[in-house]
Amino acid sequence: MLFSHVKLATMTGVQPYGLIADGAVLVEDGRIAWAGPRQDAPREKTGKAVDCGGRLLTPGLIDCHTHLVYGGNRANEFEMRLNGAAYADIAKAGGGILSTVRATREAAEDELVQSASVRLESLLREGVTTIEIKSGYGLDVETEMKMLKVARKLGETHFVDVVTSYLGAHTFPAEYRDDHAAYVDLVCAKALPAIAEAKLADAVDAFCEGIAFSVAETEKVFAAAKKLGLPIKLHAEQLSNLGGAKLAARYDALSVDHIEYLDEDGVEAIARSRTVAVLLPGAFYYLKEKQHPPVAALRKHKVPIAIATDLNPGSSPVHSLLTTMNMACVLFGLTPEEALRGVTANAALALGLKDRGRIAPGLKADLVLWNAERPGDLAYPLGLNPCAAVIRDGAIVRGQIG
Ligand code: DI6
Ligand code: FE
Repeated sequence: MLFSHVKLATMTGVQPYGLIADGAVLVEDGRIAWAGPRQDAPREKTGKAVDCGGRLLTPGLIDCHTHLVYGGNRANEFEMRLNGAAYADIAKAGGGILSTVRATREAAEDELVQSASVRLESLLREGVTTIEIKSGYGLDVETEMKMLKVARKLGETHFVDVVTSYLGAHTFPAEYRDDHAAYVDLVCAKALPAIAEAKLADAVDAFCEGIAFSVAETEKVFAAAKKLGLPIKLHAEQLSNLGGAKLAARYDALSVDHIEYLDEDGVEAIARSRTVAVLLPGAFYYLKEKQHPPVAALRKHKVPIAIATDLNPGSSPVHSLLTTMNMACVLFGLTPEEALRGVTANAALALGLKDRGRIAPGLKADLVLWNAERPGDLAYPLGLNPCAAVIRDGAIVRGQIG
């Protein structure tokens, strides 16, 4: 199949967006066989050409950081915060992450599939073709495995590739409130090996923060992950600068996420590894944070920047990657080009996926056709969904082209 007469944002090369004004993409066996200017399209294939009417074609979008699977709902806490309660006080009173832990432990696997499917559908409508989903609302071995199974199941029942991360080190469960060392031990010696054995996690994540895991505790989790051959990621420098990102860089992390409080020293550390900086403007917005991530330093040191929804019931109930792109531009000063790169090429890097995120020969044919003329149109509006069609592994799985 030749997708012809498209404005191509290939996200390759040095041109902004890797733009090809009048392009075509040849897809064979689910892969991109050729992409380039329309007049150079391989002649023998043009018989099966689909005219896309000059519209924009981009790589499938990748949401590289979500907590999509969880039980219950925290709308009550949103309301409490707007009535003056602080996020930390709600957490101390047994709310916050721990209230979602209770609800997730109680929920049956099918219920979790059901509620997560609705949220997933919101993302897919806007052209998401790959999503990362974390555990971290079970904390005990059984519920963490249940969450990861639900995540895997979503990948089997929807037109999306699901990548999973085990986030046992999200917070300390109530039953280990007074024995943090024992919980870290459970994560490293019991949960991680069981999850690795069942092949339920593609990576291991942790929340390194004053209110969560210390740098020393985080390092124990990383060491255990490394022993099992699993790559790592880290929620780092969200509310303070503990040096978590530096530790993550030493372990050659796939990504460090949030990083509002990261300083230039920390940026230099991650610039020396393959680590991607993942910005999460949804959490910044909902928590009304003031500290901006070090975008200028990231650019200066050429650290790849990705952006993601951080979809979760507490700090980022954001179900739109397009909205997140807009927030990254308006709140963090990213350019629309950086925003699109952040949900395509760089989001793929943040997940360690080399086969997607750009339009180039040999890569997976995950593509989105937009009712838009320019790639800059994607980050510009709020609440408009210009997605016309989604192509996954070379097949149209949503919308239509004609
Ligand atoms: N950082 C966050 O912003 C979320 N998790 C994390 O490690 C918060 C999750 C929640 O409030 O449920
Ligand atoms: Fe998160």
